[in-house]
Order: sequence, then C-alpha cells, then structure tokens
Amino acid sequence: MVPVKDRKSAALYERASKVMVGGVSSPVRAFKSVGGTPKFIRRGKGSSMWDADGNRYVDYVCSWGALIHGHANPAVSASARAAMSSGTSFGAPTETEVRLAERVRRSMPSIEKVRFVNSGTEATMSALRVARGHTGRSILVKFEGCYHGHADPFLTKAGSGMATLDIPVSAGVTAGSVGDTVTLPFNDIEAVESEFRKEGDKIAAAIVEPVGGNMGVVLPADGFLPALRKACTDSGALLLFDEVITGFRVGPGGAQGLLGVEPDLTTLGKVIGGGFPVGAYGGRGEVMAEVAPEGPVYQAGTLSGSPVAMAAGLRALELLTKGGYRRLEEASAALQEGIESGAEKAGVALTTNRMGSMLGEFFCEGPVVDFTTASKTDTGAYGRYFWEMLGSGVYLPPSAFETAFVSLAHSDADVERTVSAAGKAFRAVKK
Ligand code: HOZ
Repeated sequence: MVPVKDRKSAALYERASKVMVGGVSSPVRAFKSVGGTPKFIRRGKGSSMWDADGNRYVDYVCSWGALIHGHANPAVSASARAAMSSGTSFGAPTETEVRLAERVRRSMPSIEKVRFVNSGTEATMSALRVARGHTGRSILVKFEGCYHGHADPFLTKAGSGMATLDIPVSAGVTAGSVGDTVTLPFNDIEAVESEFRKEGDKIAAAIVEPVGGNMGVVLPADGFLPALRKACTDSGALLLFDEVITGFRVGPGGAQGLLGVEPDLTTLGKVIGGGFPVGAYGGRGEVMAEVAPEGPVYQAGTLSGSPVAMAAGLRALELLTKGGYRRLEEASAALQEGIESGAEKAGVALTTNRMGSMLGEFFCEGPVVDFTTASKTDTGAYGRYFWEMLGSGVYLPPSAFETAFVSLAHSDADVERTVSAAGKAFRAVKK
C-alpha cells in the first residue's frame, strides 16, 4: 500500500478531539470501524477531493450521496452565490422554495404538498408525527438495518452509524420513546403480514427505505414493497418511504418512480439540497393538511426553506436529465463489474448490490437481502480494503454499512482507476 501522508490530518484530529466529540460532527466520519483516524478535507472539485496533507482522492462518499453532480459544480455553486448575495435568510417565504416544491411535485406525483426542513432526521420525525396525527394511532413499523435519522423512535436496530458502531439501541432513548416501535426484518413479507394481522388497527405508519442504503445497499425483494403497500392500505396505516438517499438519486421519481409503488408520505434530503443542509417531507394533500398552519400537527423551523439551499437544490435538480441518469447507470455498472471481476480474480468472497449509482460491497458470500445477511460481511476485511483503496487515492465510505455513490462528475478514467485500485486492494486483502 502507498503510505498516505497524514501529518496535518493527524494534527487536526488531535486538536479536534480536544474540543469536538470524537473529533467529528457525525459518528461514521470518525473511521472507528475501519481503524486509523479521519482525513480532514480541504477542498473538492468534480469527482475529487483533497485532504489537509494534499492527498487527492476519487470520492465515492460524495457527502453521503448529496453531491450527485460532484464537488463544487459551477452551476450549483453560482446559484448558491447569487442567492447569498441577495440575503442568506429571511424567516419568510421566497419564490425559490415554491419553484423547488413545484419541481419535486412534478417529479414525484405522490407528493402533492411538501414542507421543507433542514435535515433528513427532521423530515422523518415530522412525517411520523403527521402519520400519527392523521391516523390517531401510535405504532410505528420499521425495518432492521434501515436508518431514518436520529430521532428517538427510530433508534433501535438501525443501520448507518448504529450498525457501524454496533449500538443496538441508543442510550438516552427511553423505553417509552421506542415502546410503540416495532422492528421487522427487511424483505420479510410474512413478518409484515403477521404484524399487520396482529396489530393493524393500531399501526400509524410503516417506514422503509425502499432501497436499503444504510446497511450497505440492499434491494427490495420482488413483492416486498407491494405487500407492505397492501398491508398499510388494508389496515388504514400510512406507508412512509424514506427517500432521503434514493430521492432524485436512483431516478427523477426516486425509488417509488422506479419500482412503481406509491407511498402516502415521502421524506427527502441529500440531492434536493445541492450540497446544502435540506430535508423535506410530503405526501397527499389531505394528509399534509394535518400540518400547521393548515392543521394541528405542529412542526416549525427558523432556517427551513433557506434561500441559499433552495437555490442550490433547485439548480441541482434542473441539471438532472435522462441522459445524466443513463450516464450514472453506465458508469456505476462498469464500476460494479470491474470490482466484482477484481475480487473474483483475487479469490475474495465479495457480494455487490447496486441500484443505479448506489453501490454496496459486502465481504461475504451472497445473497445479501437483509440486515442479518449484510452483517455477515467481514468488517475487518472491509477495513483493510478501505485503507488499501485510500492508499491508491480512492475514498470509500469509512464503514462496511454505508453506500458508495457515483456522481455525474466521475469520468470513465476515474472508474478505470478505481477498478485497478480495487484489483490491487483485493490481492492485498487476500494475503
Ligand atoms: N447519514 C449518513 C449515513 N447515511 C451519515 C452522515 C455522516 O455521518 O456524516
């Protein structure tokens, strides 16, 4: 492995650890599960980012999927700068947020009305409140290994950092807060039908990532989402798709557009903010009419609908074309194929799952269809692979339970370089 220059990042991490919890602003960034210490990033451009020591990486984290156009896209940045020069926040509505809402509605017909917030966490916790307000029921059904942000009711058997750091239930979450949460295995139709048979009239909502993106990538099995849709409809519960990752990432209509299953409520984030902090929740008009000021479900936010974030997000969505999604598919398929063939040549057991530009790599025999099978991944091998790749200038998610993202800025040369680095890394992992 080429040793990565680390003097400045290491010094920054030491300074950060004295004044910031774990030296980071969000746990998965701390590199805990891959070992070593995090790289401090100085700048990004296109598919590349550079750390404090000047190391250049082809970036497959892409701000955890937010940067579908890559880093510092000139048009997105120009829109943000133009908005900023007219004032950064008003605490009052602007035309830009109306335009972004109109665009979201055009792309995702299940969203008749939307509310903008500042993060995916805010979106999911608010959407759950709406579902409970609308149905007058309490129970939330969720799925193992899916991650819906860090609001209390979602913090059991969740993916992302919870899986990475092996925290089954977050400390600080009271039994009361999760007392109405029922967690079922992802892709398990029987478990869904049995739970709805048992408690269907008490279930307010079922929330699911239609494509799991926080236990690595796990695709919905044939019939799973339609069965969940039917169970919700039959029992009067709401179906809530968490499309914070998949929204505008896997296609203009999100996973719901691609898979043909329509939820009652949807949460969005990442891509719709163009790299700025944004979340959104929305759904049928009559359900969203529960939200204040139209209805009694309270939710608010000083910086919600930030004009800068709205402008960046709107531009990011305007730049997404059919050709762009085709390009993402081609580049991601080439990446998946190249990686799989490198692993096979090196004799490494690797299973990959992919939906469009979302790629999951599991160091185990497949198939990986739920959190139990995703957990079979050899996290130690992933850690070694991660560092080999980093040494070759490829920045992967620093956790075996996250997704690698391809952006429109990734070139064929980036993909080729990554595939060749992966071939070398698999040989080193095998030794
Ligand atoms: N929510 C991200 C995982 N899907 C993690 C973000 C972070 O830790 O920076």
